[in-house]
Amino acid sequence: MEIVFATANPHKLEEINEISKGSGIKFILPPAGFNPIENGATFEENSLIKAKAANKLSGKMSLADDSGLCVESLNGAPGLYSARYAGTQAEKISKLLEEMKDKTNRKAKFVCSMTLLDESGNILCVKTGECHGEIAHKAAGCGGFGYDPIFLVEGAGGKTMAEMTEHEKNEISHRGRALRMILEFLSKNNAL
Ligand code: ITT
Repeated sequence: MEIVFATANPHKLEEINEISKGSGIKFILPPAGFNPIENGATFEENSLIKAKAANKLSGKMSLADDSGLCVESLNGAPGLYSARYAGTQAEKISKLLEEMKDKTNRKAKFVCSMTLLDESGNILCVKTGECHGEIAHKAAGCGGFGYDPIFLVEGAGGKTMAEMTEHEKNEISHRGRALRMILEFLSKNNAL
């Protein structure tokens, strides 16, 4: 079974196909022209906007992921704006480390909201997964993507998300948690 995955981020697609391995689902990119305006007020709203855009273009069952990094002492920033926080990913990381320079509370979490639509664009399921941790003082590791090199995963013995194997990250990540709930929904509803 194929489901359109409403993203322009190849790292996300790679992760969700890995997480769902063995489920019988293959997630594919949306057709050309996928360029939704992410102007929702929450991760859930943005995931609905993206899922609708992919469904409209493809006429197929569509799943979207809107995610980000929320830092407690920055009042939840970069949050919804994680992808637009600065220019390159290296610049985003430098900006965040600079803003965190004098902070003692370094608690943070990754959040991922997913919305699944049927072929006609009706909402089937909305799920949110979180992964808790802290912002490191410096970047470490080269796995994953985005802010992974500066996110110390709670209970991982000081490892950043970028120092984990693909499998380790998918077991505990916000995306892994949200997607497993979506897969459970599909399985319970005999859609698989
Ligand atoms: P699409 O909107 O096309 O899916 P995007 O990368 O712009 O791709 P978002 O709007 O959901 O996606 O922004 C999410 C940003 O949050 C992403 O660009 C990263 O900077 C960060 N992020 C999300 N998940 C992450 C993860 O697993 N590891 C590290 N950073 C992550």
